[in-house]
Amino acid sequence: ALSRQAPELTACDREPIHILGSVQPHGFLLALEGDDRRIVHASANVPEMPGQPAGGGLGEAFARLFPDLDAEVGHQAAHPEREGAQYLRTVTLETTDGPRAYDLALHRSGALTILEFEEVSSEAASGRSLDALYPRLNAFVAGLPEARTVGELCGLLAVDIRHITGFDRALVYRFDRDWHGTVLAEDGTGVLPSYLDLRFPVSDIPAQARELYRRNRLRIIPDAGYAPVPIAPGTTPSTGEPLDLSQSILRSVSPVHVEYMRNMGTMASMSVSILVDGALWGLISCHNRTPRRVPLQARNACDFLTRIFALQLAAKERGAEAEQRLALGAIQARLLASMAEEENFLDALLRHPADVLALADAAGAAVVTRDQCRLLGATPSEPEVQALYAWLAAQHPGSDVYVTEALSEEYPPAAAFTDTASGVLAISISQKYASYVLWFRPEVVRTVKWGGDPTKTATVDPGSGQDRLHPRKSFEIWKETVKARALPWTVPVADAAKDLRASVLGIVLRRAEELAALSE
Ligand code: BLA
Repeated sequence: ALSRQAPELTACDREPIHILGSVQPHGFLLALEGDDRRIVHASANVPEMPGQPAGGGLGEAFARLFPDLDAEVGHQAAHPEREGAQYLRTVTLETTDGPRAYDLALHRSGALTILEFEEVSSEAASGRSLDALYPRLNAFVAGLPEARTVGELCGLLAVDIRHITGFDRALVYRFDRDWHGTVLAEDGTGVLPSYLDLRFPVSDIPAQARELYRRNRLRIIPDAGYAPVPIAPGTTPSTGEPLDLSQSILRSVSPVHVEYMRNMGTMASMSVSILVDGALWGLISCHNRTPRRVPLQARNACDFLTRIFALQLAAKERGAEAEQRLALGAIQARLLASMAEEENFLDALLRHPADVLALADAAGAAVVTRDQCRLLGATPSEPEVQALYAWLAAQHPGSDVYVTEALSEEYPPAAAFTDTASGVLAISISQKYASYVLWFRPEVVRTVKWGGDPTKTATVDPGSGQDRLHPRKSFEIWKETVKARALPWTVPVADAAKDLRASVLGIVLRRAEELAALSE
């Protein structure tokens, strides 16, 4: 299954989603060039306005079509406050169908100025004031310090984002080191199924999309049933390049993803990037069963909330790491004290199995020397551990620490015991003879607590070939991807193991010195 997946994934990663050349139909786009702000691109849905040239005014000066807006647009284009689309104001255009209100936003794309006119929906017009949102934002910020864990923090965010946007479901998910994702928190009305704890593979949000989401924090798809509106012409005449829509609000999204949404039974989405120290930490993903627009003010409020959340998150994660180091330090101190008392320090380790396992957050451990092999917790069988020991001693002689989260990739016989030892952390505790303390972690799939079997629910469209594009199918693909892999050993854990090694060597050395002193 994995080898079939590979070409599809690279195709996904290669789709140039920032230059697809179309917008979603809930607004229209113009691109301006030069000091006279000539219209060099227009989406095919510029409304007809009495007395105006048709075709979006391509080739005309912007001032000719929009005399009232030209000065402001010219000023903003010359002095953009920041990267990314910036709201200018709400404008009413006299179209042949009557007056229409639009939220006008501007951003720069290379040498071009991009203007996006987003239709103001009637729903939006009713609840748009920031004042109305203020008490909510205020309560959110006030509540943040009370969250004790990252999970609780994410829970607060999910509740508020869902409330502000009115979506059926809001998820907060985090990427792991390999860009697989886990849903950490969720708030919903029950209209859509729960995806809490759902894991999904790196391929569901391909690399270029993640990079784009790092640079542009928010995106909306008000109606997954939309027909993309092409932007003319396909390339900018002066450069011959396609229009870069990276910072666009109306950008038409990848058709693959639209298919994914339909398969999920969701007709509208919004997602907001969660950035920590400039890197993409995770996403908020909101869905509605039916099409849904989110007013600009509400989107801005979500972006604001998410940035405050991210600051708090960074602090909480640093705190959690410090706490973990402290806890590991305490375990280490206990082990050290008993090793110092015991005649044979290995016996001391074996007498405190819970501490030994906790030191590396492992499910099993072994102490192996030339003449003994002792097992703690969930481990491979003794002969399997002996064979692994022989391989380690031969493959990595003299190395102090050995770490892997996919042992069978380096040591094929380990394929027989991935359920106990997909991950191995080993420290060598003697410089003379091969002696190790080994910690084991099971295959990550076996550590996942899943409430109910996600594969049991029928996927939409079975057999169409598109059923791959479904989060429930994603879970199976994720399971394939993480087969025979354990959760990665974190830096604090590896450090604790190294510290233990140093202590053991110190004790051994001191004992040797004591012995030498006695025999003098
Ligand atoms: C984009 N995929 C996305 C987005 C999400 C997901 C949230 C951001 C766009 C949005 O806000 O709707 C995925 N959403 C999920 C997942 C869950 C969820 C996993 O709620 C689970 C709970 N997608 C695939 C495959 C491809 C793919 C196989 O599954 C490869 C061709 C592509 N996903 C894909 C692309 C985008 C995307 C190209 C970018 C869409 C865009 O911005 O143009």
